[in-house]
Amino acid sequence: MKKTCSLLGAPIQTGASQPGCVMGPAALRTAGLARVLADLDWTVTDLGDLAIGPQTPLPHANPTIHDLAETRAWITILAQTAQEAARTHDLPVFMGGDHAMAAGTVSGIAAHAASLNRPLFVLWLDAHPDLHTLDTTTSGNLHGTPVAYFTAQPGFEAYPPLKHAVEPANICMMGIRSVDPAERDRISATGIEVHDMRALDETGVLAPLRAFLARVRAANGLLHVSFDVDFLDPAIAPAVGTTVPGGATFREAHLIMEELCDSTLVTSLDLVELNPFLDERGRTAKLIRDLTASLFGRRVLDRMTRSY
Ligand code: HAR
Ligand code: MN
Ligand code: MN
Ligand code: MN
Repeated sequence: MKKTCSLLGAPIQTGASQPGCVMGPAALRTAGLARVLADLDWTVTDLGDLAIGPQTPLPHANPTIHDLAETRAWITILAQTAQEAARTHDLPVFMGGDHAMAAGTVSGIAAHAASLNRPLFVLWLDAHPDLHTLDTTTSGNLHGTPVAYFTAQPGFEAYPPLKHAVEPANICMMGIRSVDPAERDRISATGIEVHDMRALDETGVLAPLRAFLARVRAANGLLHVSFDVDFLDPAIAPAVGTTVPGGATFREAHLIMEELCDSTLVTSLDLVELNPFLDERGRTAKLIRDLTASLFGRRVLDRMTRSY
């Protein structure tokens, strides 16, 4: 039996400061993501794009916050749809859209994991930890909040009630290189495992990734990968609103995806923050397509894979 994956577009951009992520799903389709995965012998179903209706503004005590009602509506519909997609497909792919969408996808997948009585693990590939609460964000850009939300930090009364939280101990972050003071405090308070770029320079990506995957396997966990385009170095991935120098290289990123593929542990994937308005002749969209292909089994040569 072929394995099944679904593609779901989430053209949300209300969590970001500049427009353009609304075109992310269209750019990934234009780059041929569905065909590439089908050629790797997956059964691919494109579920189309989600949409929200008009919203009544939702005020908040933190005046920097913008588009709270729209972002909240996206989180609600994404949580429901992600849970359903995980129930019906081996590997649902959520095409963003800005990273605020992970508040919805990860909380929906957490509900799915709870229904199976299995723990959910999250691999967070990003320049940023996205650990703000609604009270600590100073930019008001809600794509900086999803991890604080789905780990059940206080200060999210204005978001949909969280039914199933992710354990901070089940999260591994890689690529981090831009952290605000409140986020730094929250990293120490929660104990989330963070491999910043300095650490990856020292250890490489493989050793910490294999250690994390061993924990997922030992716990019989589900594994959600949340891939923010700004994880990559802006020299190879310019199509993102929040570029930070010193990101992951082409080979570091592919090696992570190849190792994730070999592990067979990944059960859901976000592709977020692609802003095609900032791209150069589609190169970032094509890179994200190819990295996804590595996760779905593309390889140059047949080779022995690790035995676990
Ligand atoms: N920490 C900063 C803020 O809250 C930047 C957040 C940027 N987030 C993303 N996703 N681009 O990782 O504004
Ligand atoms: Mn992010
Ligand atoms: Mn980021
Ligand atoms: Mn509050």
